[in-house]
Amino acid sequence: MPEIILHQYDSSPFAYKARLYMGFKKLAWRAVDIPMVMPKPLLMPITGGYRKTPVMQIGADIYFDTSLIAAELERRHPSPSFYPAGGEAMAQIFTAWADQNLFLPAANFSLSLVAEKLPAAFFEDRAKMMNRPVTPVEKMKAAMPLFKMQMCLQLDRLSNLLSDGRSFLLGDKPGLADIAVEHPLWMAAKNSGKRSAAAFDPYPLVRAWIDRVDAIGQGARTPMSGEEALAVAKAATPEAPRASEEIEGAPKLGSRVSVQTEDRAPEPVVGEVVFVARNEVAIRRSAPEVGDVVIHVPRAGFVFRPAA
Ligand SMILES: N[C@@H](CCC(=O)N[C@@H](CS)C(=O)NCC(=O)O)C(=O)O
Repeated sequence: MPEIILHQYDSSPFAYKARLYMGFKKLAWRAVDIPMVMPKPLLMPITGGYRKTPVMQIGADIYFDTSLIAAELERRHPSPSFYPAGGEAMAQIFTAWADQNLFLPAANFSLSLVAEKLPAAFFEDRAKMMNRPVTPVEKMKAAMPLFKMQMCLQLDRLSNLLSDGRSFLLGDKPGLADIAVEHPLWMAAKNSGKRSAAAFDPYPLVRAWIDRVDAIGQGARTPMSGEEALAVAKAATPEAPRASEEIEGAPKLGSRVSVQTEDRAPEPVVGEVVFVARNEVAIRRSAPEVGDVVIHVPRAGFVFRPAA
């Protein structure tokens, strides 16, 4: 089987989430370090326009979004399962809560602690990506107590859940729910450290759980250059698509579609639909740098439109 390649950068919490997947499944993988901001010239031929972090590549098959990356790893490497005691639906509910309620306060809090150390290009890039004005560093720093309070409202909930003595969110064994909820807090816990801003001090149960999740580790990582990843895609043939499911409202097999994230409007990715399932649509596209590739996209969180 071709190697698992993660296009990622180390400070990204969503990339950290995918690295924990590798640790959980005890996998060897290759890390291609990509820039934190646009342009990402060696990633664009792989994704066809999608810029978010991380992206998983296996040969000429490309996977967007940590939700689909988890599903694909579970399919290819079922043991140990991300869903101890069958908690797949619970893991998805925890993931949605973490992404929608926890990620932004925790990310804002983390950034407010180190804003003066980040390059102006970072804030300019994110403002452009989110289609809003650039946040001045002083404003970001002044808002730290507000971000902290917003994050702590969610930490209260986690602390309540852990107060019955359980080691992990769904019981005695770790699973995807833990990884999905911990990744926004990893950066916050790291950045707050022992400063007076240490937001986690009132939450010893959460702090200890964060350490247990971090102990899952990040698998066996070796670096790969972006150029090598392009060559891997070019030399490989995408896997033959599995049998599709009939799903009302999903894009039609064989049609051309453009794909964009629901929340923002980066360049759409255009290709021909080759696979449709409950949680995934796959499209084939080609580019001179990579030849034919199949892009796997989760249905949730993405918009599919007919394309010429
Ligand atoms: N829903 C996506 C979210 C990924 C995401 O927002 N990642 C951040 C980095 S933590 C990002 O893409 N930032 C912009 C960039 O890296 O260019 C996922 O689960 O993979």
